[in-house]
Amino acid sequence: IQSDFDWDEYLRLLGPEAGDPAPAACFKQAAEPPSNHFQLGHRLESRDPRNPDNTCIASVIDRLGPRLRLRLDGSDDRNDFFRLKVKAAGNFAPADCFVRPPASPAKNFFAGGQKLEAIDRKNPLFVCPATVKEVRQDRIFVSFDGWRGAFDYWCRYDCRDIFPVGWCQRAGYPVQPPGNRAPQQPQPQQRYRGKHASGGSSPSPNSGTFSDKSAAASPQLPASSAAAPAA
Ligand code: MLY
Repeated sequence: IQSDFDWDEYLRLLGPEAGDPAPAACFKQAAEPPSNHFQLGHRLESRDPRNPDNTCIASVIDRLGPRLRLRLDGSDDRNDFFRLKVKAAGNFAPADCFVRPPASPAKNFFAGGQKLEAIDRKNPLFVCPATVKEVRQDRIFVSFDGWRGAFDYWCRYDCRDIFPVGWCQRAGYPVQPPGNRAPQQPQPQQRYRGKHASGGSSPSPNSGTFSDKSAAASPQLPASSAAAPAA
């Protein structure tokens, strides 16, 4: 997980044709990212992502910014999943760890071309720069900048997997740099190379605080485990 992505730099590189960031009012996200008071080892109740009718006991095994990595008790790391905040308060994590979900926007305010941050549902550890490619009724098509389309998805405008530009960094959660392949990318010589690219320095060290073990395990997550809306 990389943590040196810089939106200002990226938008400057994309130039004036790139869409503007989608306004915060488009999103079902708190104006100010909530602080995360969960501790590692805290237990709580959560819906089983593979079996949404079941509520299970899960433990917090990692945290980064507002997100939790949860493991169902009695399960192994292949079933880990992520939540922004969890719905039901259990007996173990103190009740004040749980945050009320923010209000939904009144309707779909998104417009095509707007920029946003989105969770890669196939690799739910990653939050990435993305573009609204299409808007249809209550849904938007989220397309990941610099990737061929395999990770793109439709979601509702009030989906909790999408965030305003800059939100995740303010929340203490790193945004990944775009891939190198998209048509909306600038010319190859102008590709986004990271904040410190002009200095010619070596890539900055990974500095996320989700452990390496978590990062290694994340590609094994089934897409469905990350698709359920948080909170
Ligand atoms: N190793 C994977 C990771 C892809 C991640 C794409 N996201 C960030 C949009 C791959 O190259 O397929």
